[in-house]
Amino acid sequence: MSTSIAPSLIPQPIELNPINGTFELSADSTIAFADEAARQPAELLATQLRPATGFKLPVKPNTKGSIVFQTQKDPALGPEGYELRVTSHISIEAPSVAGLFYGSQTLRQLLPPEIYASKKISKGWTIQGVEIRDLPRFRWRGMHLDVARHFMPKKEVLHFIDTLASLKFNTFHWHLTDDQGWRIEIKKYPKLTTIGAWRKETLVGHNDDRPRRYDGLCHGGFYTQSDLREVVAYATERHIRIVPEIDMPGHMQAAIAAYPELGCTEHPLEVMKEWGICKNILNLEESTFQFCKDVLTEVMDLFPSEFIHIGGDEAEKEQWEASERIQDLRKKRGLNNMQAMQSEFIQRIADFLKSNNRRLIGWDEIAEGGLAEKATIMWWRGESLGNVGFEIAKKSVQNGHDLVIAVNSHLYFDAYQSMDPHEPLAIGEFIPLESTYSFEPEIEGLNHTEAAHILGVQGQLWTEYMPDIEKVEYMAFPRACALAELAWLPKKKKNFATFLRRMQMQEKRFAATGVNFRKSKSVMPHTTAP
Ligand code: TNX
Repeated sequence: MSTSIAPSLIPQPIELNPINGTFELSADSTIAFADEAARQPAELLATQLRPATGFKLPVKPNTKGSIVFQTQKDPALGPEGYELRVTSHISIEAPSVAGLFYGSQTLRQLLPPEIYASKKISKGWTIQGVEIRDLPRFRWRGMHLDVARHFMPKKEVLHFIDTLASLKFNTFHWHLTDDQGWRIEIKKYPKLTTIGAWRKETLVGHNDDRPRRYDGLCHGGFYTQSDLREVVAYATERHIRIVPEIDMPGHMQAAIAAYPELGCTEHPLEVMKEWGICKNILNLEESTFQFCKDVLTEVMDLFPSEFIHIGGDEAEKEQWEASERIQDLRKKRGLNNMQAMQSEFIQRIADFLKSNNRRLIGWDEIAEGGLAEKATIMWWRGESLGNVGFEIAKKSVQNGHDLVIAVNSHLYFDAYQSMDPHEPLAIGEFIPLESTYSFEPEIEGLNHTEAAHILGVQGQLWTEYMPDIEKVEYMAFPRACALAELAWLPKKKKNFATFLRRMQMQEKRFAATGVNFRKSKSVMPHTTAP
């Protein structure tokens, strides 16, 4: 028997003990589900193991099999925990289907990394005996992806979601609209995609570079409603909820280019070609509010998520201040300033979502000028303690609002990963892997009830400087692996040195599945691949 080396798992399970025995996956292996609820994760695992092994892996209702899935009733495992035991057979048990799925993803990682390949590989598929009992620290383990600045084809998004699920993320925040492109088909407003999904050309280089240069190439694309239903179904099978974002009332230039009556100025606009904060903003006429409701109605029809993200960030008030019509509206509604106008707008959208049994989530600016009852905050302005974003985040949880921590100080993966001058173009800042790993998603001075409002953590992928999925993956990985671990593992169990060692194996998995990661070896040159 070979000496047993600790398996390289990401995220690391909270409890793992080597035991006697060796399991071998072979052409004769079978997968069983002991109860009907366990069928789906059993079948999904079979489809995930077949390509690389070339084995049939029949899936049957049974209490016996090479790999047996079974639901059980251990309340201590919570809604996402599981137990996995490997001897000459494997059992995966959990109180929930999600837990069974996470057990199956740990099992995949216990196999040689080539198991992630999409073509048959001839090799021995063995696992050393091990017992794992595992559950996550946070219930919101999110990754965000901006497909507005650069469109990413459906097939690539599906692969990205599969990778996230293998790292036990459970939330995919899909930023579908922005000034530079509208990516979601809305039947009632076809020009959002016939016009709003396309921009004439794109800025070359950094937004701060002068003189400005453009590529002269039309860029765009969008997802049809049938595409979106397919992506939602694919994510749901992998226990990932998709939180769609329709950013309003700012970040709406693509929509205003398609329907000028939504805007504040008389000048015609085109879909934006540069990056940065844009002054063009929705007007607040009743007809515009109706537009937002109509769009959200179709969004809710496509996305079953309880949370609907309405953006709310960087809404520049200049055009509101300058517009007589909007000033009249403000007076008619008895509001003191433009901040109050924004709050009222968000409140009305929140009420609308609530009347449809959904919950509003928005960037931390939605709390400026008073916060809609029950709204959930996504805290992004985290540059320093005591800044406006931090104050809002802290006050919000103290007032009973739920919070997702998505701070740009540690969790913005559009920042540079190293100071190396050869590092490909990024937005700026410097967030190395270690900084993300060491991040503690906590707010000091909260009592237990207040702290319970912190739902979890999320990484951001703004794609101004990521023209395709290869660049997205390069910027996302390995930092998203660090995030997956800090979202899963209690603070005292985190360990950056073993994380880096385990990353060596994760890189082989990425290589097998065709993920374009940035090598983390350079951070710790003395580690050698096993
Ligand atoms: C700020 S974060 C934005 C995005 C940009 C990002 C670039 C947030 C809510 N808004 O529109 O893409 O910075 O890092």
